[in-house]
Amino acid sequence: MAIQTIPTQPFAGQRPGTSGLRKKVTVFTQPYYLENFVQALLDVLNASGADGQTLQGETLVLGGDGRFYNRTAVQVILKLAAANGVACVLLGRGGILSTPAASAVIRHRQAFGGIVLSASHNPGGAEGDFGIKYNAGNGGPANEALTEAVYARTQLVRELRISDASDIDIDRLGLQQLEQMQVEVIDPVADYAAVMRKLFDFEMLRGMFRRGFSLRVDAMNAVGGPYARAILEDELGAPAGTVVNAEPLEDFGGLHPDPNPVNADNLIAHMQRPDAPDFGAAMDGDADRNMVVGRNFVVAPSDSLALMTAYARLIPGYQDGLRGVARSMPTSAAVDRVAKAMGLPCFETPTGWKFFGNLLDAGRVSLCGEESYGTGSSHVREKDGLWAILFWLSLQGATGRSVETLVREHWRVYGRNYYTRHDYEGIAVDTANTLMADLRAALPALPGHCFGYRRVVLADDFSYADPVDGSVSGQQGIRLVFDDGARVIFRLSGTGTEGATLRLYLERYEADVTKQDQPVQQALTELAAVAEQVAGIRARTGMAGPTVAT
Ligand code: VG1
Ligand code: CO
Repeated sequence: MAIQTIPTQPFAGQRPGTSGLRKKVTVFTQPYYLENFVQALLDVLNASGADGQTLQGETLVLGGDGRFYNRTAVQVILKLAAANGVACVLLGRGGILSTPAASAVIRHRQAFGGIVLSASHNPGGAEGDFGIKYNAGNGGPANEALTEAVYARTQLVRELRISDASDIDIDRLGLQQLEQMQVEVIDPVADYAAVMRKLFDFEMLRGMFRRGFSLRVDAMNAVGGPYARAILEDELGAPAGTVVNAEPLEDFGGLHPDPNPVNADNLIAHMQRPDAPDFGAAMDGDADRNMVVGRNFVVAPSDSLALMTAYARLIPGYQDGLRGVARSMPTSAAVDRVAKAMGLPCFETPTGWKFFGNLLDAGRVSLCGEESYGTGSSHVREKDGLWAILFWLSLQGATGRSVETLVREHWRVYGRNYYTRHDYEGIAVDTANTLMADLRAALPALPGHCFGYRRVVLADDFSYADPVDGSVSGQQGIRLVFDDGARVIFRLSGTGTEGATLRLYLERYEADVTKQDQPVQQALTELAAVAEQVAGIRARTGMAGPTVAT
């Protein structure tokens, strides 16, 4: 074995997006594409920051969602790490770690940071997507300053330092040696399960299953399967088969592992049957997203966050109350109403979990959520699919109420925020950029303008000043806020790998209980028409409507 220095050339476009660098597998498998990015990351981590810290002698955590190229990439990264001064890598067995589990391991083992291989909800397989992201020592996604530094470094990287040692056995638990570096293959579930045990009343949950409570969790052939099985079936006694599609497959069995009613249609169909289980849930590729479903009743993620906030004290891990809550800007304001009623601070951040990190670290918030089927808390620094499932399970156990009853009761008390997201996928990049630029240019004239009975009270491009470190992130989405609280928001996705995706977010508030039962799309038709009038999406894209509406 020897450490080699290999010349390389920079690749254009290795800029991490909302959640790491995501590209087609065909892009990632080009010679040195992955190597370059990882070398750039290690260079940045080694270029001692203000505190003089480098990777030398440190421990990194490594694992991924098991998609195609995961196993190969793990070996490459180990060899780069060994040649760049890392002392120890904690690797999930088989190269597996869900995103929340990686966060839990980093925190529990006090690692320097971790590398997570995932393109999350994006399709997998040889024709699908691959992704890589770096999480810092707090267990959370690297902040923008770091990802920008890595991107800058990818444009300069000319040399790879890599070991030529043979592959290690990633399926064998325990210690192995790679050059001067130790590789410890760990059980991917253990640290994570320990965190869950501390937060939830496992005895009560066991009792629920003993008394026949029925649950269906669709792991969508992705990484959440082993976690859900170990905790729900093996530990809490849910019947075998509670978790379906539980084996992580390299191509997710052809499923699009995005837990929304469109992609998790099989779960929705099950929950509509006369013999539907009491509770249903699905997770995404890396198990950080969740969709929760009652009998014939889907919970909107924004509502989920609001209910979790309202009921948090029923969960042992939050029985002393919450410090505050945070939601991404496009997420509905349902949680704001609860926070206000409870006297809790409520923060509005840009899209992407990395923006919650500082608030969580500073102890200013305890729960966070995004409209994109993501909820989480201070227990890790990522959103967490199985945690959300356990939370909702506990709410049903503690209150004896069904999912639908819980949500309807919530609407009765707080009102309902009708909410939808329309995705226009695969738009030409130029068309999307022009649309956003034109909207930006139109903003100053909008305040005071009326659309029907609604008057625009705020029209801006959302900019966020982090209350903890003062860093400012601009151009985070164009929002139109109306005098009745309704909102229309436009932004471009930062996770796609093909063309551009325009996301249109629509929200309006309904306090009247007799009007809280409309189909969501119908309830928001008027606002969709306003968005169309302002942005001309159809004329510009030639699309008759969104590709996905959830
Ligand atoms: C999307 C979601 C965002 C989420 C991000 C990563 O980003 O909108 O809320 O944080 O995915 O989630 P974008 O830029 O495409 O809108 V995951 O589960 O894909 O890591
Ligand atoms: Co995800």
